[in-house]
Amino acid sequence: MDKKIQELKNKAVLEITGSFDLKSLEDLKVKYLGRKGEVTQILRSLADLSIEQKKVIGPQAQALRKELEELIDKRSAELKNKKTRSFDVTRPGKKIKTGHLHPLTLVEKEIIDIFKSMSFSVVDSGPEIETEYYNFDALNIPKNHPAREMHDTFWLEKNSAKNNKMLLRTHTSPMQIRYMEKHKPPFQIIVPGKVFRYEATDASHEINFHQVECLMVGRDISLANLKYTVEQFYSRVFMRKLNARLRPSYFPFVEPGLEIDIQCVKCGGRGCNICKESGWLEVTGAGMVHPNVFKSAGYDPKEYQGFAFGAGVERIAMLKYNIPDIRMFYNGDLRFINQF
Ligand code: FA5
Repeated sequence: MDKKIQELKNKAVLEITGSFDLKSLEDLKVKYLGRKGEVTQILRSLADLSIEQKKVIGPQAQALRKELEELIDKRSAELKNKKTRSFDVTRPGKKIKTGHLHPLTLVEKEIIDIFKSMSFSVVDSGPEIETEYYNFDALNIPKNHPAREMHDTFWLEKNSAKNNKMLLRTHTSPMQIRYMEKHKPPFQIIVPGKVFRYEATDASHEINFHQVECLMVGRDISLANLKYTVEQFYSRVFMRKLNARLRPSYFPFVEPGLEIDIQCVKCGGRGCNICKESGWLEVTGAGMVHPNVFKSAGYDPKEYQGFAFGAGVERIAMLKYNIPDIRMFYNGDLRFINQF
């Protein structure tokens, strides 16, 4: 193609496709195709050319005029269409639906933040597929110990050694041993994690749920540290001052073993439907770390003391948001999830 026509074409196409309103498009039409337009001028000048030049330039100039006419019509339609679709910038925007965190994740994050603010370290949750040794033996629950029946266990056949079977961990307490094997006291940690129990579900029991294990070990740790930590933690989660009450209980990995109650989060202890008029809510199993557990981890039990407790995250979330049935967390009903 003739160099001059090619350059003209490039320039015109660029300007026409870049025009932003009908007025500037009309100006371009005049500029290129009007009576004195640049393409029209070329067509007019054909008269002065030789026959050979006319044969070459003539069809190219005609083709360019046609092409630009079509391009202008197309751009004009686009701009008109844009005009009718113009929007009112003062109208409120459409709400964009975004995802959000699951209520259990939100509560777990809050629990973590509270413990962090109390100078606890947050330890990685560890393996959910655990060995019999860490889940039971090392926690002072030897084979055939009746306490194993308290934990209805999903046993795994695959990869199980004869004397150390694999299972889905029934609590986060195995992480006590795993952590102590690698670290020396003093320390104060929490381990949030998923656990599994082979039991029938109801409004307060799931087969998989979450716990937060809390462990503090040092040279002068006592029940007073445990009581203070529990009271601080629950008061902050439920945003009101709550006292704790310690009752004797039994877990093989602690001595003494305790159930801890806190004052009712709804009535503060006066008595209501949530606490069944008792004023107290049972919130966590706890106790002072058993000497045999320290021995499993390679510590000298005469040198160190520690406390531990394991709280259910779902149960905390249920109390916090007044959720009547634990199964609501897992059935995927968006009418529930979207309230958070
Ligand atoms: C334990 O699992 C102990 N490892 C806790 C512990 C840790 C005691 C350290 C002493 C020292 P327990 O089985 O009670 O204890 O469970 C602890 C919490 O998990 C319960 O208080 C409850 O909040 C929650 N929980 C237990 N079973 C279920 C279940 N099926 N569904 C939902 N939450 C559960």
